[in-house]
Amino acid sequence: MSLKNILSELEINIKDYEGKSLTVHSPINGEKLASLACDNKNSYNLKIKKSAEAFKKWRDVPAPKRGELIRIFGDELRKNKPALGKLVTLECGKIYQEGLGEIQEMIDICDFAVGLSRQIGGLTLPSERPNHTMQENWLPLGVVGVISAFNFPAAVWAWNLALAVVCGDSVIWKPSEKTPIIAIACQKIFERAVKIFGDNSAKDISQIIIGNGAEIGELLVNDNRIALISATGSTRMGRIVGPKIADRFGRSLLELGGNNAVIVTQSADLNIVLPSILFGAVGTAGQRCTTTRRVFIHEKIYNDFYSKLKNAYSKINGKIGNPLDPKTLVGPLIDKNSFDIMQKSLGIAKKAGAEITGGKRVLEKEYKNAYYVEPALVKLKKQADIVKHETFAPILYVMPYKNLAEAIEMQNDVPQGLSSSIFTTDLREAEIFKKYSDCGIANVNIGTSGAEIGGAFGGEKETGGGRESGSDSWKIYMRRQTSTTYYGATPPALAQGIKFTN
Ligand code: UN1
Repeated sequence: MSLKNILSELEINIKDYEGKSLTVHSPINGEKLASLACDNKNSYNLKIKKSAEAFKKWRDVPAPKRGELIRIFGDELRKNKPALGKLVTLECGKIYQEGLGEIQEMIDICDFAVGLSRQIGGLTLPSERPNHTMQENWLPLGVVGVISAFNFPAAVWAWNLALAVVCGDSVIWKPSEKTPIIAIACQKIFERAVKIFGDNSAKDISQIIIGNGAEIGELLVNDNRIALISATGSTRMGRIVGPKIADRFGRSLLELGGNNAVIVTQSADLNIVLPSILFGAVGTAGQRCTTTRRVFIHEKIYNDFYSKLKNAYSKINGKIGNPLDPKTLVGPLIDKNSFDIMQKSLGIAKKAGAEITGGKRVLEKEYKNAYYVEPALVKLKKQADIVKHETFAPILYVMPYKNLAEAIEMQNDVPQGLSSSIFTTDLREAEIFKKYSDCGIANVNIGTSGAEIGGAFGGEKETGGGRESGSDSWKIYMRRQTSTTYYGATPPALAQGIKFTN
């Protein structure tokens, strides 16, 4: 399946983005997919100017009408789901099933946003003064900058775009330099939806910026014209970006590293646990921010469970390969750098006394320029320092625990706070876990990854505190205004009973 075929299936031409400054490779075999032109300071400025102008028109379009554009966009995504899914697979290496899942996640958020477009509502609050009404209004915010990562090269943008657009904002997207082609395709499909929508007020409300390296990101982050930056990536990136946005009193939505754990209690139903851990730990080749990275198993079932897990991993090893092949469950890592970091982490774990199964490079002969690995199981007696770092690769640290309080304490004893799960058939254990897990996501009897769009997605501590996608996450894309109106005929009373008459 070549890029050319996929683009022709999508009826998309990327010639207008071609150039010499950014070469894109497929992680499947390292082959060159395209050469693109990067934005420079001038083109960047022009795009931000256009975005600010687009916002001024778009904010005046009634929200349900804005929803109509997202409905059309969702329809276009539905029509193009197979080809877009393939493009995700070709450019970021996740298996085709997950490529399709990514596009479905975009469709789902569109549906959510269409409904939201008729529900964006504020409060009416009681005023302490007679003949006054007090309300909260939610108003469009401005230009929203989206910085996304390679592992969800389209869906994370869509979470932001769909909500921002129904909220009346304009969006400027800087995709990962590793996955710009899917971004161009999504942008073009959005432009197609704008055309069908037929109203000129939607012109330029979505644009993309192609950049190689940190410069363009810096421009976005420091730009006062951008009201909100929604950034997904590493904690290292967040540490640079967050303070800069705060310094200009901009708004930020940070979705950073995770170090997600599963607790397997003695009462757990093992038929449920094993497939959930497998999908969580080796799915997307361990490259989700929600990937399961740690498992705590009750000491009484530890040895037995570990051998079952090892057995399941050995079966997975036969399913590593080309992510377009329907039999494959584990595709490649994104690049050599990612492979090197994985090997380094395994080296450190070994020094800390771990017993390691897997983790080696495979299919080296067939794919000289691509990095396929056996997912690694790392058996440890307790949580060593290396376990507290997020390595964006399929490494699962497996550790025993004595009692639930200790397990939850170990689970929380990492800098990150995105996702967590417990497997139990004991109601008390489940409720105690939900109460004390310090993560943004706390699941019972399902794994750490694969959240639906309906809930707010995000995490605490070094994960950055942002919430996006469902629930009331839309509020960050709007500004809140309190408005008190007096409708009496005599001079109005002052709040707090202050008398001010002469
Ligand atoms: C990410 O890995 O950046 O919950 C997002 C999940 C997906 C989103 C992951 N719905 O795994």
